[in-house]
Formats: sequence, structure tokens, C-alpha cells
Amino acid sequence: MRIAVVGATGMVGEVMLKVLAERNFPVTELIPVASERSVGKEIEFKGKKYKVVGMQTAVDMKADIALFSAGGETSLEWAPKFAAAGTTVIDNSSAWRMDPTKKLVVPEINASGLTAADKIIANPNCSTIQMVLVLAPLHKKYNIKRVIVSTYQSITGTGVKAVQQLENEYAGVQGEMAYKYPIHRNAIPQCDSFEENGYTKEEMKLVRETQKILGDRTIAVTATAVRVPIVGGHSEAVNVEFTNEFEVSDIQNILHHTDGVVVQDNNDTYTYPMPMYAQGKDDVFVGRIRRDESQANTLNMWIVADNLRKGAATNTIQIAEYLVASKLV
Ligand code: A2P
Ligand code: 11C
Repeated sequence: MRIAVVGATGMVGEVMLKVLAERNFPVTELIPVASERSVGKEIEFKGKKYKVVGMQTAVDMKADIALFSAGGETSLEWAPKFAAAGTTVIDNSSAWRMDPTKKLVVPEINASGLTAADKIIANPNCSTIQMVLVLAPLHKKYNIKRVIVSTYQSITGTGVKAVQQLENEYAGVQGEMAYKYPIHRNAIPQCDSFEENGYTKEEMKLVRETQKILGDRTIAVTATAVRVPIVGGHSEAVNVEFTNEFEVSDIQNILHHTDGVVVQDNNDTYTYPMPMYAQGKDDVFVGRIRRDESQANTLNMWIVADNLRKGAATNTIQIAEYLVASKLV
């Protein structure tokens, strides 16, 4: 496969290159792509150096698949041009996710709906992916009525500028701010910008994307998304109300057998997921699984994943793997 990585110099792009190499994705030619600022820069992939090319050059190279992580605007403008040149785009931005003509894919849940006609495929938001991977098998068995989620999100979700801000704050150095406030010793109850309804875009992604991926607009979701000074991954406290009765041990058992999910849940040994240990891993970790004793058929869980991996690069590459395995490219 001839693979273009659009945004190869960015935080997610770099992880994409790493994950492509680790998973031994069948890359016959790698095309690293970024803005005009980076054209000619060298990046390394599997011990070889490659020169970054600009967008139009990359379109003209007609790759089989383009993995996009260069922001929503770049994607809105360029994904259709790649698609028109015959390249299948898997886009990690929010640009196409809610477009009814585009599929929003978490491979373990809904890749089977993909066809060769899908030339722009949307990768969900990081905080959504880790939550729905755990919710999907539970929805099948118990039918979810309502989800209340509170997130504790890694600064890596904001990009290089935010990591730099935290490092500057640790070192007591003045520098450019990615956030309106210091993030060191702080928790900022705003991820992404605000919508008219008073929620942030990140919170509304959790609502809308969950309904689209699970294929059920009746699931009620409400979210509070918070940025914390953490690097390794996003954590989520998730409260789920089901229609049907459940046993906690059955929930644990279902999740034990869910692809991509690892249960870390033993109070006796203080075993529960934490971003420090999720960092660099492709799985979604779930623990603190317990009944919500305040309401019938309701469960509490703690879900953690590396937002740059399963939340972004890994999920994108798993979609590409599905396309290759199913001969859709
Ligand atoms: P560049 O490094 O040339 O700016 P991050 O989210 O970590 O900041 O990374 C964003 C990625 O998207 C980078 O690789 C960046 O390239 C790329 N990018 C940003 N704007 C554009 C654009 N207008 N066209 C192409 N790539 C872009
Ligand atoms: C965050 N979820 O951590 C974001 C980053 O819609 O793809 C990715 C934004 C998106 O803030």
C-alpha cells in the first residue's frame, strides 16, 4: 500500500508513523505530508528517511490511503481532493464525523458497514472512542438509556503547544499559552470551544458521536469535559443507566471478552486503570466497575486510554487494516 500521512510532523502524525511501523502495516511507499512550512523536512520511518511533501504534491501522487491528522480546516479543503484522485481518506479531525454521508468508524464496532465507495471515512474523537468501545457490548445486552460522563483529558489532545505550556510552567519559564489559564496544578473545565447551548464542542462530540457509532439516537448522553495536567491519556468516569437488569460479574465477564478492552478491576490489589500506565498502549482499560446504588439498573466505571493511540492513530490504522484485509482499497 502507498500510504500518505497528512500531518506527519504533528503529535498524532508522529504516533501514526510509529503505529504503522509497530503493526507492520504493509507500506510499500510512505508519503509524509504537512504544511508548506515543513516541505523538505526529513522524517524517519523504519530506519529510512523521507522528505515531507506539500498537499498538492501528495494529491498528485495518488496514494492508496491517506491518513489525515492536520486539523478540521485542512481536512475540509483537502480530503475531497485526495478522494477525487482515487485515494481513500481516513480522517482524524472533526470535519466529517457528523456528515450523514460519511461513516464514523470504530473497527471493533462498525467497520463491517464500510464499502469501497467510502472514500472519506471519519475517525471519532478520542474521548468518544474509548467510551463507546466499552459501551457497545453492554448496549447490545442491556440497552443503554442514559450515559453521564465526566472526562479528565490529557494535554496531548490539544497538541504540541499544550505540552510546551506545561513544560514551561514546570520550569517556571514564560512562554506561549495553549490555554487561557495555567494548566500546571489546575483543572480547566473547557475542552475545545463553546457551543450556543453552553456545552463545549468536546462535550457535544461525546453526545452526538456516541449515538452515531452505536446507531441509536435514543441513547441520552450528557458530558462534562475537563483538561488536567496529564500526558499519558484521557480518563473518564462513566455512569450508565440500562433498561435491563444486570449483574456486575456479568458486565466484567462481557468486558473481559471484548476485543481491544482490558479489565483492570481488583480493589484488593488496588488495581484500576491510570493514564500513567495506559500511555503507549493500544488498548482501552476499564475498572472501578460497580453498581450505582442510587438508581436501578445503573453502573459506574472508570475508563482510560492513550488518546494519541486508540483515541487517534491506532484506531485510524485499524480502519486502514480493515480496508486492506477486506480488499476495499
Ligand atoms: P506543520 O508541522 O507543517 O505545521 P499538531 O496538531 O500536533 O499541532 O499537528 C498538526 C499537523 O497538521 C502538523 O503536521 C502540521 O504541519 C499539519 N498542518 C497544519 N496546518 C496545515 C495545512 N494548512 N496544510 C497541511 N498540513 C497542515
Ligand atoms: C482533546 N479530543 O483532547 C480532543 C483532541 O475533535 O479530534 C482531538 C479533537 C478532535 O481535546
